[in-house]
Amino acid sequence: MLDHEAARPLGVAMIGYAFMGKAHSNAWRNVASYFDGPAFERRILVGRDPAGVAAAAAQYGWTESATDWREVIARDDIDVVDICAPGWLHAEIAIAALAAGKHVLVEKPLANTLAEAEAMVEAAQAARNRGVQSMVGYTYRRVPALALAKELISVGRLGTIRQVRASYLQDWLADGQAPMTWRLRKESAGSGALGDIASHAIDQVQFLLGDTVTEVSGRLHTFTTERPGSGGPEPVTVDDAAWATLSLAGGAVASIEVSRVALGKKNSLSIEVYGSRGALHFDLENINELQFLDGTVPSREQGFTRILVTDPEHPYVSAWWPQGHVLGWEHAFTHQARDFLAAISSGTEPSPSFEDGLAVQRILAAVQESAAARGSTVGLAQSPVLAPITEGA
Ligand code: SOE
Repeated sequence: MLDHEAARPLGVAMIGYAFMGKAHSNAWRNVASYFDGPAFERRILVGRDPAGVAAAAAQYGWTESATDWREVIARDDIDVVDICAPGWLHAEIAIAALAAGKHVLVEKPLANTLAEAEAMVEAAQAARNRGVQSMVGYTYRRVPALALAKELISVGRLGTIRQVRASYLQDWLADGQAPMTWRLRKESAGSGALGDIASHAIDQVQFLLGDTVTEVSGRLHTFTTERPGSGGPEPVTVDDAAWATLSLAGGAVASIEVSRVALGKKNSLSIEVYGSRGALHFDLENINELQFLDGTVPSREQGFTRILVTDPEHPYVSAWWPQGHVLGWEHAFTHQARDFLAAISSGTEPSPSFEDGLAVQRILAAVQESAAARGSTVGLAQSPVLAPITEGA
């Protein structure tokens, strides 16, 4: 960066203004009020509908609005592109933005297909060599309770991890008359609950354990096979629910269960980790709490302790309020924006990287392959399609 450019605030463009665009806009609006970091400006919001995106830009605090993302990523005053568009657009926009020298944050899952994800990693690696950073938005890594869980596991407080039970249960599609959306079509979403929310559970398993999945067996199921569309009933071409058993390199075994029709569960990402010296449990519907069991105390005294993760020494919390003043679902997005800006400013690789996103994509593809073969076990290393690309291959 030339000296005269050093002082110029980073120009941020965001593509998409639906649910994730709203959550990311809130994070971009707040991050500088709570965290130090490089100066930036919320320059332009991009969407397909001119009136809709103009209204959203005004409401969410973006200086301009536009409908052509290609024009926006070509602008010299844009340095960062935040992609909150539907999954089928992730690869095209991210690859073009990286080639244009823009730092890219893209929502999860990285892509709709393995091929798209691999192309995105290739683009990210080429861009990284030019000092251009990229990150995928597995935001729950930045929930303080899950960041604390990761710390406890990594310093050995749970000992050797044996079992993980991760579920992500929602019920926004429990009503069979809930209308078709892009999330219910394979061509626009890639998959259903599998890519949408099992991606979060799978990323959490690998993130919390610092380990990698080696074998998968899975099952997919669609309970409601058609829904009301704009022109009458339309077939649902993705899964409502997914199950998987994952073997990890370090010896742990994880069970994954996700559903968007689990009546009564609103947004319950629940993670249980059982080790040789301790255990923990987290539920997103109680986002500030971490249940922790220290297995080294005498068994007559053992029990799960409720840690209210709101103390200043807990991850991210010192930027906000005194202990006991709980945070919300949206705060993790502010933490994500802070960490992305910090990585850009220091020229370091943000985490999770596109490679981390591809690792999740491979496991999703393995679940689909296993489900198509009636749950047979799929080894990621043995699979010509799923095997990780080794350096120099
Ligand atoms: C819908 O299932 C959804 O909005 C997901 O797409 C998000 O990733 C999750 O955080 C909340 O639920």
